[in-house]
Amino acid sequence: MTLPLIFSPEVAEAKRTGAPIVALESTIITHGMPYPQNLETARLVEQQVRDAGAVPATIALMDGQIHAGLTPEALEKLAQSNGAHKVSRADIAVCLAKGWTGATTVAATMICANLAGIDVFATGGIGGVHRGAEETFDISADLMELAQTSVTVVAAGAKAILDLPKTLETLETQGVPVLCYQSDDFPAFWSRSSGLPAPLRVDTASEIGQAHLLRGQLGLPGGQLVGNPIPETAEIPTETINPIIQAALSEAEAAGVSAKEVTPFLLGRIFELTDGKSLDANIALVLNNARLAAEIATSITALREKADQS
Ligand code: PSU
Ligand code: MN
Repeated sequence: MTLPLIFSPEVAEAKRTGAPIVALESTIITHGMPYPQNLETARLVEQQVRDAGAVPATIALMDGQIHAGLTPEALEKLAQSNGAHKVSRADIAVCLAKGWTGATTVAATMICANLAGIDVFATGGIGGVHRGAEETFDISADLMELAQTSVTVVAAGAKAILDLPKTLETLETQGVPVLCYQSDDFPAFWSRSSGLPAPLRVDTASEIGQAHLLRGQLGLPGGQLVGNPIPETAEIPTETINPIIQAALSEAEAAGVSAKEVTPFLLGRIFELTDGKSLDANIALVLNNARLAAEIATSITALREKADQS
C-alpha cells in the first residue's frame, strides 16, 4: 500500500529543487474564521510565504489523500465547505478511510508535514490546556504532538481562552522547547505578552533553524514551539479582550459545549463579540508567523546544504 500523500504541483517542484517549504494548517480555515475572510486570509498567508522566499503547503485531507499543498480551486472548495471534519491525530486514518474532507489541526498538520518531509509549519495559535481542565481533562492533542513529531511550529503563543500557565507547564513536562522570538515573555495571541516569562528566548531565525537540526542530531524526538508576538500595531489591549474572553467562556459553559467543539465555539463567539475586530488581529499575526516560518525554513535549507558540502 502506498502512502496516501499527494503534493500540489508547486510543492512537488519545491521538493524536487530542494526549495524551503512551509506547512500551513486548515482547521484555521474551516473552524477558525468565517467565510469569505477565511479564504482571503489563507491566500494572503500563502502569498506571504512566497514573498519571503519559501513555498506554502496548506495541508488538508480530501478524497482519501493527504494533500500537501492545495491548488487555488481546492483551497476555495475547502474554505466554502460546511461539512469539513476537524481532524487531529486520533481522526486522520478514519477520515482517510472514509474519504471525508478533513481540516487538519496543529497536531494533524505536524504529522502530515513530517510525512511530507517538511520541517517548518506556521499557524495562528496552538491548542493547549483549557481552563477547568482539572475537571474536564480537556488538553489539546497539539501539546503531545509537539513532544513527538519533529516539526518546528511558529505560533503567536496561545489564546488566553486557555489556561496558559498550565499549558506551559505541560509543554515543559513533555520536553517541548518553547522559543520566544525576540521577546522575554510568552505571547498570548492578541497580546504581545501573557505576563508569563519566556521559557527560552531566541533572536534570529537562524538560531531556531540550528536548534531544529541539532535536536535531530541529538536524537531528541519532537518539535519546537516558536512563540512569535503579534506586531505591536495589531495588538488588542488585554483590558479590551479579557472581558470578552470571559463572556465567551461563560457562554460555552452554560451551553454545555465540550470536546472538539470548545475551541471553534470560543473563537466564533469572540469574533462576534468583537464585531470582527479579533479577526483583523488574527490575520496580522498569522501573516507575521508565515514570514518568520519562511525565514526559518530558508535557514534550515541553507544549513543542510552547507553540511552536505563539508
Ligand atoms: N487556536 C486558535 N485558533 C485555531 C485553533 C486553535 O487560536 O484555529 C485550532 C487549531 O487548529 C488547533 C486546534 O490545533 O484549534 C486545537 O483544537 P483542540 O483544542 O480541540 O485540540
Ligand atoms: Mn480539546
